[in-house]
Amino acid sequence: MSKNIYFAGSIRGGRQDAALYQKIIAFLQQKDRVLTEHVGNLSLNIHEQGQEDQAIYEQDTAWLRTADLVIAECTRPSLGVGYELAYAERFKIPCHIFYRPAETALSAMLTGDSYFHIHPYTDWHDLQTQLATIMQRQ
Ligand code: 6IA
Repeated sequence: MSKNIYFAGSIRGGRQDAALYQKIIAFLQQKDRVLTEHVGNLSLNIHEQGQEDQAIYEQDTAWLRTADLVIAECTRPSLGVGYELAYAERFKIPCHIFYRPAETALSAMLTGDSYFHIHPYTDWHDLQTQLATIMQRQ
């Protein structure tokens, strides 16, 4: 049965990896439903004053509560993603965190919390292989 996946990636923390988020989302969508497709939207303007921040918060936390699984790409540090991970832990939703160790030192608040499944990876091929394993298992 297909799952609801909450994909988390940096928005106001910086969009340098946005194209990668888009690839991850497309990969996950082959089998499952991704609640947060907008995170991979390459034309997202982070300075835009569109939807109210309160509405974004309400929608994202509501989606998180219904998610079967959280997948977060954390190479680009983001306060929002850190918040989402703690929120998901509170609701006992399994969390898988991916990052490229050559480019970032992940926060001790993530690596030090044994609740999180931490997945270092090197490149897209490695990431894809690890994602496929998680998708089969959950
Ligand atoms: O602190 P950040 O902005 O980097 O936080 C990113 C995380 O918060 C993502 O995983 C999203 O799930 C969530 N998030 C942050 N901003 C938004 C948003 N609109 N819409 C939906 N989820 C969001 C922001 C649009 C605005 C910049 C024009």
